Amino acid sequence: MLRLTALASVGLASFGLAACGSADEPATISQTVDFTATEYQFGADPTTEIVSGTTVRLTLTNNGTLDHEMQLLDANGRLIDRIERVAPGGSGEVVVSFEEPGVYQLICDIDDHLSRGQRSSFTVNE
Ligand SMILES: [Cu+2]
Repeated sequence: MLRLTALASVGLASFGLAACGSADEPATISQTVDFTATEYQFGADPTTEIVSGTTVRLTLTNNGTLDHEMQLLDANGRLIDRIERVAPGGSGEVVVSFEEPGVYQLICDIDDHLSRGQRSSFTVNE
């Protein structure tokens, strides 16, 4: 299981987001989190931290030899967003606003990848 470790000092991250921009403006992207896909797993920097109330660009680079995708699910298994099928050597991205703290899941549902164990999870902190 991928674990995006909680670190200290998270209080200020959501403050700046709420303070700026009109309702029509897209939310400020506070960070980019890079994931990799291979057969049959996801990888990421284990020191990455995501805090609730922030908008994050998620990228997926396919370092494998088969197509992969990355579906983002909430703790109840509901699909939040996804990076569509990426060919070997390719990459994709999606921008997600994490409103709620909690555990989020990543799965690849192409062919039998999920049953082969291509899933992971990470925690969004308060
Ligand atoms: Cu896959």
